[in-house]
Amino acid sequence: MKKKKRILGVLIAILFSLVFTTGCQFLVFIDIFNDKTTEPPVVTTEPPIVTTEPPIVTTEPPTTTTEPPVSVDTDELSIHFLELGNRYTGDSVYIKIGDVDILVDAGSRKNSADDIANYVDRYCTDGTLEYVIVTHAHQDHIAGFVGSSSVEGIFDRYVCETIIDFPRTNADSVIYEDYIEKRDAEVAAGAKHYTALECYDNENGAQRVYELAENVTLEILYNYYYENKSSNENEYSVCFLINQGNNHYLFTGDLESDGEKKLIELNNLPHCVLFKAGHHGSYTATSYALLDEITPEIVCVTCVCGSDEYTDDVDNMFPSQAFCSRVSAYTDRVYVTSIATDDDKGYASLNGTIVVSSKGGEVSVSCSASDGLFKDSQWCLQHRDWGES
Ligand SMILES: [Ca+2]
Ligand SMILES: [Zn+2]
Repeated sequence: MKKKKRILGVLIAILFSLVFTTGCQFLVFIDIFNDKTTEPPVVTTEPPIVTTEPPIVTTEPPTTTTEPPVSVDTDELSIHFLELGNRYTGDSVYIKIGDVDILVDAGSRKNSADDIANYVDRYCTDGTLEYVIVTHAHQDHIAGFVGSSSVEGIFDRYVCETIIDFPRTNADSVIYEDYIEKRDAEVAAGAKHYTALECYDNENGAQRVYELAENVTLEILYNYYYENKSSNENEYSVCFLINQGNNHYLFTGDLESDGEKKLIELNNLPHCVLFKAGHHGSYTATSYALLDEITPEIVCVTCVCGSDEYTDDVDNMFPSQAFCSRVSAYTDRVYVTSIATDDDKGYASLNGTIVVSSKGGEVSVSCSASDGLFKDSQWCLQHRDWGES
């Protein structure tokens, strides 16, 4: 008994001396073991906090390395083929790159200006169109610039900085005279005005190539009919490229196959991601010669599909059978804005407004009504032989 008591006493003495010499550390030591099962979770939850911090650090270098390509240049180009709010085929294309707004043609009727402005104002917030391109003197391309007593025209609505239009015309129509009057008023108000020929020749302050953003340019092409007479007004169309690095987008207005042939001969045309279908998909444009040269990936047709506005021959209604036969050999990615209907409106959206946009060089298409391909539309299935591609 005495021996046990003595051993107990010694143990108590050792315990006390440990507490006094190591103090709290010893108690903590005891604690750690006592709470061994509850404390580790606390310890293991802390490292995660530490390991989430490195990701934040590692995401920072990418931000700095991607910075150059992100800067307005290749990332924000969008090209909008507008529906024009009526049953008449016409052209108006809105192009946006950063703060630069470009309007190409202004629709088929004076009141098209309302539809164009309602759309453009969603993107253009400064009331200024940096570039206005007017391809040729036909009503279905210039009516909206003029406007009427009840509808303000494009020139009256926007500050237009640089106007580029057709060097030649045979036109003597009232709408053409009105266009000239409104254009000249805009020039008197401070706009610069050049013909496409002045641009091509870099004359009188005009430029063949305009830099729109870093690595993105507007390039005026040479059309033989800038300087030579044609009995076909369409041949006078201003032709140009939007170049975005290796991506090229071609616009030829209503240029016909003869003009296309000369365009190929007199320019060095690149492979084009996008081609705005020549002359609304007419059988007289978008020739094999041009298609062979540019091998387009995406083709956008601005027309009221199946309308008898210009012909009763179903084969030749926009987009024509000949156009479909030729273009289908190159691509299925063909989009069409509107389609004729029997109701009061006389038209409905097919794809609707077609938006071709490019982010980081990646080009995509999205449309206001449907993203479906034209070849899969009911109308095409009924009225066109699409062919094999
Ligand atoms: Ca602007
Ligand atoms: Zn036209």
